Order: sequence, then C-alpha cells, then structure tokens
Amino acid sequence: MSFIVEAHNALAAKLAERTGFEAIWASSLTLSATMGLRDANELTWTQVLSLVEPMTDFIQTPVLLDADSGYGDFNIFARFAKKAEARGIAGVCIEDKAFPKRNSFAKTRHALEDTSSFTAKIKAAKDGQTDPNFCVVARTEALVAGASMDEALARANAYEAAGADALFVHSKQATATEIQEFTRQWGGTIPLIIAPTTYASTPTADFEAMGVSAVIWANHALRAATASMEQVYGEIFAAKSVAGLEGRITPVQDLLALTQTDELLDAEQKYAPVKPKVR
Ligand code: SPV
Ligand code: MG
Repeated sequence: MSFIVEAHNALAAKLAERTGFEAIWASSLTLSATMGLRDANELTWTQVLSLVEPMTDFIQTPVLLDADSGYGDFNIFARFAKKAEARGIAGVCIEDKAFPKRNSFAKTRHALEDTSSFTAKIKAAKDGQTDPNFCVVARTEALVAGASMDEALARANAYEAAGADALFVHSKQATATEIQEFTRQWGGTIPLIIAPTTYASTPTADFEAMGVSAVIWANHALRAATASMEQVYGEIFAAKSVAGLEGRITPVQDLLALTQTDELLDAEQKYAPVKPKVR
C-alpha cells in the first residue's frame, strides 16, 4: 500500500519528501485555504497550476493534483491535464461533482455530474497525455452525495472502462463501513484510493485487508501548521516577546538549509566573487 500526504506549498512538499512519503496530494482544500479561499472552485485553474508549480520544481516525489471536478467540460479538463503534465505533475484527480463543487465535508447538498459527461473528461485527458506515466485518477463522490452503493459501483465501473488509471472512492462517514462495503462489492482492477479523514481511527491494516492500494492523508499538514501558528502567535502576543521560543520552533538556519542557500553561496563564489578592493 502507498501513502500519499497533503502538501499545500513547496516547503511542505519538501518536508513530506524528506520524511519519505511516496507521493504528495496537492489538495484543493488546503491550497484554497492558504489563499484565504473556500474549497468551492474559488481558485481558478490557472491559479492552481501556479500554486503547484513551485512544488514540482522543488521536489522529485510525484505530485497528485486535486483538480476538483475538472473546472469545466471535457475540453477544459483535457487542457488542464496537458498543462499539469507539462509542469511535471505526476497525475491529476477529478471528482464527479457538478461545477462549482463544494468540499466533501461542507454541510450542504453535493450535486453529482452525470456519468457520461464525467467519463468524457477521463477519456479526453487520457487521449491528450504525452507522458505514458501521467495518471488520471477518477474520484467518485457518490457516497458523499448520498447516492446508493449501486450508484457508486456503477460509476466506478464506468470510470474504469473510460480509462481511469485509479479510482478514488470518498466517504464522509465516521467509520469505514461504507468503504468496506464498496471494496467488498467492487470487482474493478485499477488501484483503489481512499482518504480516511473522518474515519481516521480505522487501523491502516484494515484498509490493506480491504484491498486498498493507496491512502491519502488529505489535509493534515496544513491543519498541523495552522494549530502551531495559532499557538505561537498567541504566545508572542501575550508575552510581547519571542524569548523562549528558540528550541521549539524551526531554526532560521534550517530554513536557509531547506532552500539550499549553501548552493547559492557556492554559486556566488563562482559567478560573483567578492573582489578585493583596489586601493
Ligand atoms: C481535498 O483535500 O481537497 C480533498 C479531500 O478533495 S476532501 O477535503 O476530503 O474533499
Ligand atoms: Mg479537494
């Protein structure tokens, strides 16, 4: 089983890579949140690409980009997928929600897109790719939207038949019961991906036993960073001082190292050495 973790910027992606994660989830929820936006297609697709490009520039680990419902029809999504591939993004994930989508955990109605429009997006993106390793992951939100298990299974089968490289089945339940039922009934052959955010207490070994190929921990880095920033802001504000923080926060030298400042200093010696003053 593979483990994919969320990153919302290049620095987070680098930390995830250094930790050893096999792939990065460029989450629409967390990318939007870092921009002060709702996870509701408020970010435009060109903004999404601009936000993810520094991640792929900075790491070698594959990035799976959360492309919401594809930002439009088959044509828009195929264009998006081409641009993503050109920027070194390993794969794009699209979900079968109507545009504009809402985050799966937003307490609202979740409208599904009809299967034929959605499969057209999968086919157009697959037909348009030039790198054979580029992936299109199809995500069904049927269970999130309150549709039946049969509907979820029928959609999953249609997405596999349309050429999806993997299937992501999402659930907002507090337990893995419906995911378990889905995996029991689904006869598909493409890898199965899940994001256990609400059913996080299910042991990972159970997912493996269900035949899940990859788990996405979809938002935990930004949530950790948010909690940590709130804590530190609170302490600084209360103390009107930063005394006592060193040792508990990342040293400045570590930030310089993370962004390979040494490499710049070496280049400086080579290309722009400080010349001794002529007197
Ligand atoms: C995201 O991380 O943006 C996702 C997963 O799409 S979820 O927030 O669970 O919808
Ligand atoms: Mg998303």
